[in-house]
Amino acid sequence: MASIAIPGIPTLAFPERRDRREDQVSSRNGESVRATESAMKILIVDDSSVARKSVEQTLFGQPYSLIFATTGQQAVELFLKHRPSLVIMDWMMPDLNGVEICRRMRAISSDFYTHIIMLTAKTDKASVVEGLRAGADDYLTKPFHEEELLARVGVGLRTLGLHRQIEAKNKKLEKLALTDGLTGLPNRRAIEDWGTREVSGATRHDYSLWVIVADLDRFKQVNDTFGHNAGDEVLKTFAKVLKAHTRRSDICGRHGGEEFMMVMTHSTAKDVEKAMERIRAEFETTPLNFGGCNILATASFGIAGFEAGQAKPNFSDLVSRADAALYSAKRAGRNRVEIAASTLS
Ligand code: GH3
Ligand code: MG
Ligand code: MG
Repeated sequence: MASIAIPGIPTLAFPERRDRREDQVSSRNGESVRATESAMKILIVDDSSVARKSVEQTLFGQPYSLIFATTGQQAVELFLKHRPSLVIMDWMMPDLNGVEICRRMRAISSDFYTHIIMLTAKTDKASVVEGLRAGADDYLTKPFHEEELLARVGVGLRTLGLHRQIEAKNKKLEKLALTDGLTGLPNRRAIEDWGTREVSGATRHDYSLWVIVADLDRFKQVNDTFGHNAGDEVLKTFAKVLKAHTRRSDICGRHGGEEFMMVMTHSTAKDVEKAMERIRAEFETTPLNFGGCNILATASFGIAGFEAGQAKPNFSDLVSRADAALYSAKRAGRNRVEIAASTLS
């Protein structure tokens, strides 16, 4: 066993470093990381190498990746870079104090939560209150009790686990709120959000953008003849065809009922027309076998948009124009692609 002495603190004893499994160690600009890839990251902030070591020794053998910072500035940088699950932080540092570091960490971590434990020689209640108010989750005084630190790290990680679960559930709910249940495509809200953002992008950076509205032809007859379930399968088939022909950078979704919508960028009117013509032809010739019957359906398409260099109407104007083009396609006999007249001028 090796022992180290910290002024004013009872002697700490811990196993020799060479007893330990060698962790990956990297060192750059004073930053040192003892890390295994998937382990929870803990950032240890202390200007005293002895204090850093005593925390390291306490956490030795635990499944955590340890990152060390020796100044406040470095702590904030490493926090941003590694997004640790937990921070164990000294209060008195040469540049920034713990309260200031805590505030900065909280200010930059709006999209992830980190449990912060203040570990300091300051024992007065006013300091405890100040530290917790600045954003620390827990407060321990030096000299610390090794088992207590471990237990408090455990509490922190337990709380964090709950945070992560809630975050994951929220993400799932967000995704569900933007997805059409039947086809799995983005729903109306998702396309409108995407389309509105893309129109802003196209206006700022001057690229082309197209809105396409597609509507299944005489779909009521499909339902009436083959039943609603068969109708649902036809909708899914159309969704698959659309998806197969949509580039990763574009979006296609279900706008509602038997109406779908696409937003395409960086294409010419001619190319968009050709792409829609391909989708139309493929859907027309893709039979759906349902209950022994082959169902063939068709769709009509309306396109509106702008080329680079042209005036940029807002998204809802484009949708109205694409709708008008769709109704021209319906009037002209269905199973057709029509492009809004204003687009061609
Ligand atoms: P048009 O060519 O003019 O578009 O004729 P249409 O029959 O397709 O249009 P209409 O608006 O008269 O009928 C749309 C039908 O789509 C009626 C509605 O029951 C059906 N529909 C809407 N949503 C769904 C759905 O989720 N599943 C099924 N099976 N049918 C749906
Ligand atoms: Mg229809
Ligand atoms: Mg309709």
